[in-house]
Parts: sequence; C-alpha cells; structure tokens
Amino acid sequence: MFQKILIANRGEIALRIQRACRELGIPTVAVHSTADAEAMHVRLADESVCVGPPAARDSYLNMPAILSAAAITGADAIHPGYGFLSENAEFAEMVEAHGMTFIGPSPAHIRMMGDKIAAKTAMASLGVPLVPGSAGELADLPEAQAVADIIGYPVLIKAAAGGGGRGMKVAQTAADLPDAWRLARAEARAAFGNDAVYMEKYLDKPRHIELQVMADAHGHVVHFGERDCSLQRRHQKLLEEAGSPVLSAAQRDAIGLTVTQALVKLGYRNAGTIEFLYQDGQFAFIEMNTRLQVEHPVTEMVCGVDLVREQIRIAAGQELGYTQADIRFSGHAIECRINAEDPETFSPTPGRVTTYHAPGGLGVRVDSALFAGYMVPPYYDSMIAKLIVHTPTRPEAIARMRRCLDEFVVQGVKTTLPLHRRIIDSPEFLSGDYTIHWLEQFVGQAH
Ligand code: MV4
Repeated sequence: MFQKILIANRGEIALRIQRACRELGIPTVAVHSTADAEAMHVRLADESVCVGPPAARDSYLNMPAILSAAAITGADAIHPGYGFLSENAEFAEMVEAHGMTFIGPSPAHIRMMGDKIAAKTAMASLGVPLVPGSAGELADLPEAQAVADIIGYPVLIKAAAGGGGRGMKVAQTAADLPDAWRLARAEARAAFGNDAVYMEKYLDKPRHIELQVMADAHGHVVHFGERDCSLQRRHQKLLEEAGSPVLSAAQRDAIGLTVTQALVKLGYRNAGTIEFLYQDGQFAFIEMNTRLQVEHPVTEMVCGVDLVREQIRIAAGQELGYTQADIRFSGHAIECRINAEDPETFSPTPGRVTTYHAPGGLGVRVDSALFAGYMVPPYYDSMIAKLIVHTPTRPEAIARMRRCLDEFVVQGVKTTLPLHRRIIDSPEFLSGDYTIHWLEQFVGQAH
C-alpha cells in the first residue's frame, strides 16, 4: 500500500479523498493556491504545500509545482480528483516518470477517451452500441452531406477533442449543414486547437444515463449501476439520481454486461464512467470519462461501496476481491449540487459565508469543505456542497431531500438551494418523466 498520497485538488473532493486515505491509514499531502491557504482541505491534511497563485493554471494545473510538492514530501502516489489534471494523459505520464503512481487509468486510456472519435471507434469494435453516425472523422463538407443523407436529419456535428457539449452544432435540414459544418470546425479549432469533427444523428429527447465501472489490474471489471444525470443546465449537472427512474434491473444488468465485457477486452484499469444517451428504450454510447465523477456519491449510497478506497486499492495493485454477483443495488439516492450562484441568473456569487448549517439524520450525506466564515473565492468552480440522500424508494428519497433542503442554511452568499426546492416539488421531477431538455425550460418558468 502507498506510504503517502498527494491530493492534487481542492474543496469537497480533496476532503473526500482525504477521508478515504485516513480510513486506509495513509497520510495525505494537500496542495493549495495562495487563495486557498485557509481552506478546509489544507487544515485537515497531514501536510500541505502551496503550489502557486490563485489562477488555476498557475497552481492546481501547474504540473511541475505539483510534482515537486510530491517529491519534497515523499508522496508515492497522486490522486487527481475530478477536473484540473484528472484527465490529462501527459500529467499521468509525468507522475509515472517520476516513480510515483497516478491513481487512475493508464495514460494511453486517458488519451484514447479524450479523443471522442477514438473512444467511439474502440467502443464500437467492442460491441457497445453507438448513436448512428460517421465512421470516424469527416474529411470535408461533401462527405458530411453524404453521411447525413444516409442517417437522416437532424444531425449533430461534434468536435473530436470536445466533450461536455463544447463545439456541437445541430443541422435540422440539409440547408443548415454548410453553416453547421463551418461553425463546428471553427469553434473546434479555436477551443481545442484541433478541428477534427464527426457526425451523429441528433436525438431529440434523450436522457443522460451513465454507468459506473471499476477495473483492477488483474483483468477483473465490475459495474456499480447507472446514474441518471438528465437534469442539466448549459451542460452543468444540477441533480443526479441512482438508479435511473426509467431503467429496470434487467436493462441495467444487460448494459452492465456489455460494458464490463468491453472494458475487460480493452484492458481498462481503475474507475471509469461510460456516458450514454437513452431514448426509446435504446442505449447509445457518446463518451467515456476516465476519472472519479462529482456525482459518485449516489452510486456509493446504493451500492454501499467507497469508490475512492477502491481506486486507491486498485492503483496499489490489489484485486477487487469480489465479482458482479456480489454487488447489490439497494434503494434510491439523489444528489443536489449546491452552487454559490444566483438561483435565477446562475452568475457566481463569491463572498463570505456568514452562517452554515448542514442537514443531517438517517440516510443523509453532505460532501462539502464549507464552514461559517469561509470566503468563497472567485477563481474556481462555484459548487460549495453536495447534498445526498438515500432511502428505500424514490418517493421517500424525494421527501427526504425536500426535508434536507429546508434544513440547509447558507447565508452570506446566494446559492442554488431555492432552485433545488422548486425542482424537488415539480410534478415532472416527481413523475421521473423528464429528458435532458426539461430543466432548461423549467428554470425560465415564472414562479
Ligand atoms: C447529443 C445530443 C443529441 N444527439 N448527441 C451534450 C454534451 C455531450 N456530452 C453530448 N451532448 C449531447 N449529445 C446526439 N447524437 C444531445 C446532447 C445534449 C446533452 C447530453 C447530455 C446531457 C445534457 C445535454 C444537453 C444538451 C445536449
């Protein structure tokens, strides 16, 4: 097992990883920017190193500074959390080149899944269902037109280096395609320095359902079921559920088997999330994330597993030690992401938190690095807490979430708590009958 783990992140996820380390008896090193010197992830770590000024590119994305911090503190492994350097293949390579372990997949798999075309090609060859579309990169507009004629409009042009919704253009009809083509390529070049694009049939009312997997270095792969992440606004998730309100146990088993068999053949290692669009009872693979995700707690609650502990054990070479048949899905879990944002405009609201009171009780979990007196800095993501509830059934989870949202008090900065109270009371959310588009129109409604 590792002697000391450096956590290359901040906020709630840095604390989350520290907690797993502490329970495994592994000392931790926190890194922080000058803006985070007083932050909870620094206070609770065994050691801490300042890695640079506030801007993320100078601190949490500063690879030489983070590697130096690991070297001088004698850390033998680095956990990247999510965001920042978590899906940076070059960083994972540098960690290994310095004789340390990157707690995550191999650099080759991170690189493969970062290229959305390579990811789709690999998954298709392994028997995972895809959205109908181009067989890889499109060379020119005539080829795009030919593919669109075969799969039928509407179509989407996506950037190979994209993901998370950036650089996507819809063409409703053949007349829209030339503009969509030019815009998608220009945006891809500007945003990613790579103008490779591909095409997919545009699905008009899908849900976003993702599967959590874990693979050890000995050829064993299991899945921990799905999360429904359809409640998003501008590609920012607000609320996630495990399991999906629309999936049966048989459907979960079937897609889980397809995915785990594919990842065994791929030789994948550590945690991963396979993202699907789900429409008309069909799964279509779109992307794979090669990191721990923000919403991992809902999976932990229904499976009774510590995913960060599993990541650390696997990275240290240990076997999973259980099979798919040992994994049971129990009850329902919901997570609300609480952001320091205006709940109407979604503009960030940095500032000092004067009052902080978190809810509690049976089946309630709050993952947060917040405390009364904390100054929410303007430099980073605005998420300040995750509220997770777990109960036997979905209606009970909704009732518990409503109760917890009413108990939760954050004063001094505006938060998205009032929006979550509205969502949890809406008939559409209650019914579970929503698509990826529902929240966009709901937030704009009079209330
Ligand atoms: C799509 C789609 C419809 N059809 N692909 C957006 C983020 C990126 N991960 C994939 N995205 C989409 N891809 C096809 N073929 C609709 C979206 C999409 C979306 C997906 C998941 C969650 C929220 C979304 C919001 C708008 C569009």
